[in-house]
Amino acid sequence: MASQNLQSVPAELSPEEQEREAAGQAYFDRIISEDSRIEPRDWMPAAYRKTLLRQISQHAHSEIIGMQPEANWITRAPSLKRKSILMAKVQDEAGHGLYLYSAAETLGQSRDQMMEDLIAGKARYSSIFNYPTISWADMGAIGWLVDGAAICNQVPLCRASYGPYGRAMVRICKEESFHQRQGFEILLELSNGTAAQKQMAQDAVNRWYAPSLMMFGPPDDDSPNSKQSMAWNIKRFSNDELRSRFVGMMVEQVRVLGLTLPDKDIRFNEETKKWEHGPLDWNEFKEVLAGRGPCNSQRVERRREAHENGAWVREAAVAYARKQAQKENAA
Ligand code: BYC
Repeated sequence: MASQNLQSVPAELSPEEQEREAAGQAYFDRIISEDSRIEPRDWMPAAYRKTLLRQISQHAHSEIIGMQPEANWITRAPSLKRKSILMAKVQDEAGHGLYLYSAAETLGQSRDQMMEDLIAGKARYSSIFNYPTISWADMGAIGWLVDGAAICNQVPLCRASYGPYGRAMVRICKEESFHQRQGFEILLELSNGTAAQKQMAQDAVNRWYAPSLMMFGPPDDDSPNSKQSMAWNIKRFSNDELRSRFVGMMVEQVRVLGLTLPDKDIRFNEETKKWEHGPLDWNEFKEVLAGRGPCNSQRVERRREAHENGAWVREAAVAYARKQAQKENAA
């Protein structure tokens, strides 16, 4: 579907520039209508570039900030096996952030700028990472619910119309499914353990359930970006559609865990063929997005510290690259 018509070409351009813009727009519209891919050097509307940068940079920041709640438990993992699994998972999240920052850079934004915005508290990242991790069972709940929600949201993004984003998503989704299984397995083991362990698992599920449903974004009626992002084949499904699918998946899996979801209103609507859930506290969501969630300031502060402590690594890498370039020039 054409998103911007030819009338949107600014009139102050020279006739040649106008012609180039019109040809670019026609190419873009064809690619989108054929459900094909836009690549970094292709012409694209400024608003398409802007929305991709908005979503991809937020997504990258989510991966990087998302390392903190779990990294918090690496030293307290209950066994060497659990510690090494958790370390590998947290490292995977760092890798996801790097693929996504690279994808965002292809749109013309520098990584330094994105990082500056993040540590200045100006950039968004997923609301979910502003909640605290207070027990080992939270590692299970994050893997099962948070990575589960991430997969549900990200599998359709593998078909996003912007090539570098869609391709990054393919690898990320593969790793996320492993993450989800490890979370499920932590909860299963706790659920089959002592009564206190089972209670710990249930408590973690109770706390992470609603925030994980909010990961999908505001309800469709309150989602200003969805319509255009779907017209551009960036998003394939609406926030509510994906949330409903996720609830349907979790309802089945929670039975295998021997636990319950803290929502008595979950039901399958035979008419709409969709899963429905109880009301969510959208005021809480807005508070978290406004920077007033339980851990917002701590998360940004930790990131700022890590960035500053890592300055010597960046300086060393730049010095090394400069030396290598000098050697190559001299050869
Ligand atoms: N949190 O019009 P809407 C992971 C914002 S990390 C914060 O529906 P859109 C993991 C939204 O940005 C993977 N903000 O927007 C890592 C917009 O604000 P702006 C995380 C949210 O873009 C470590 C406004 O609300 N996944 O898995 O059409 C350990 C209106 O929303 C949220 C991603 O990042 C939220 N939950 O749709 C473990 C997915 N929801 O930008 C696991 C990529 C909405 O206008 N992103 N907002 O200021 C997306 O798929 C879409 O951007 C969203 C929102 C579905 C989130």
